[in-house]
Amino acid sequence: MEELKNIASKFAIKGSVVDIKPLGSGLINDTFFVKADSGEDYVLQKINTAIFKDPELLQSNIVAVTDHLRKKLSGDPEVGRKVLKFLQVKDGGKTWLQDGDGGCWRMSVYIRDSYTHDTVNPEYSYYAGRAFGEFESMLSDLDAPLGETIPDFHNMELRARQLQEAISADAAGRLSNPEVQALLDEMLPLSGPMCKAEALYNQGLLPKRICHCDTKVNNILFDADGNILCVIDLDTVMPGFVFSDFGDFMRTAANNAAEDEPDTSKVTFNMDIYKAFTKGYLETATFLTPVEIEHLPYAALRFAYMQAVRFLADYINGDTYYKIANPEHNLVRTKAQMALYRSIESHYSEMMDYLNIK
Ligand code: GN1
Ligand code: MG
Repeated sequence: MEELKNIASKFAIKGSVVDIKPLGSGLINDTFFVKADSGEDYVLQKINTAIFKDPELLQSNIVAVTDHLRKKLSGDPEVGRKVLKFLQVKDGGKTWLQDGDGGCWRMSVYIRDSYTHDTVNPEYSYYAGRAFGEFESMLSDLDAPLGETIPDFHNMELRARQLQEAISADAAGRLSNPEVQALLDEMLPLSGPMCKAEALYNQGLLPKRICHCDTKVNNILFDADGNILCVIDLDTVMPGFVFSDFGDFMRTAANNAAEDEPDTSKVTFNMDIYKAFTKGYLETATFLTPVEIEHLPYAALRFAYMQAVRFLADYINGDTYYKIANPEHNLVRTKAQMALYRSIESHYSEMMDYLNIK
């Protein structure tokens, strides 16, 4: 606590720190809520530099994105709650600092009366669809080129290769587990079809746009009435396919169970959430090409599958990437994501029909 206070007070906060406690449920960075005696609260984050290896690039992307969004929303009286504001360190213009042990930290203003949710109803989902369409629209004329904070982050070909590498190394001796074998039997043959976005891109049929690339539902701040305030967790905002934002929202919000539900019979795809989000998204993402629109159901499949591949590779590697709560956590997560994949598949033609009506 003293150490955290010490780090927080190196940023240009108003007043002094009175309390710090853990915040949120992210799987990558460590996040804290910071209370100051000035009445303004803050979010302090330790950046996971094993994953985000270049904090300078990371923060310069985030500052470019948030400055751009702030300009776009300049007439809006709520702009302070709709765009994250990162603080500079007191002795320089940077928005991050390194502690004595090499740990990297950043700090942003806490948005008052905001809520995150792990589940949403169709009404909130419709607002979320509109918000992501607007988010992508607003970023479409960002001049500053954004770097890839994690190169090839949502490249399915790479994720498939990483799974193959994990299998070849078998670093944790987990391949002999029959549950792992059963998952691999199901998953490996799907890798070709799930790389369709890369194939379309290579043929010049699919554009890359600036996307959020981590639109899990708990990365959105809502107000008390379910309106979207803003999108948080901007580490992965970079050029990608719109399938990333659509697909990851479906993967998390349209799953009737948690991402790591052990009882896979509870894992089913929620068509009402799909319809509501799609309606909102198509209303604001007016830039979408027909190829992008007709592949939105594929995007939902792709992200359940890609996440299963990432969780399984991490399990086989011995849990080196995601935070885990128990030794089988990544295996349980993989099974839940594949159950979701199957459920999405069973709704696939209904999902396509809904697009045709639009
Ligand atoms: C990670 O940071 P968090 O928990 O919002 C991950 C996402 C995964 C997600 C799975 C940088 O997101 O890509 O989809 O976990 N972020 C990174 O829950 O790998
Ligand atoms: Mg998060």
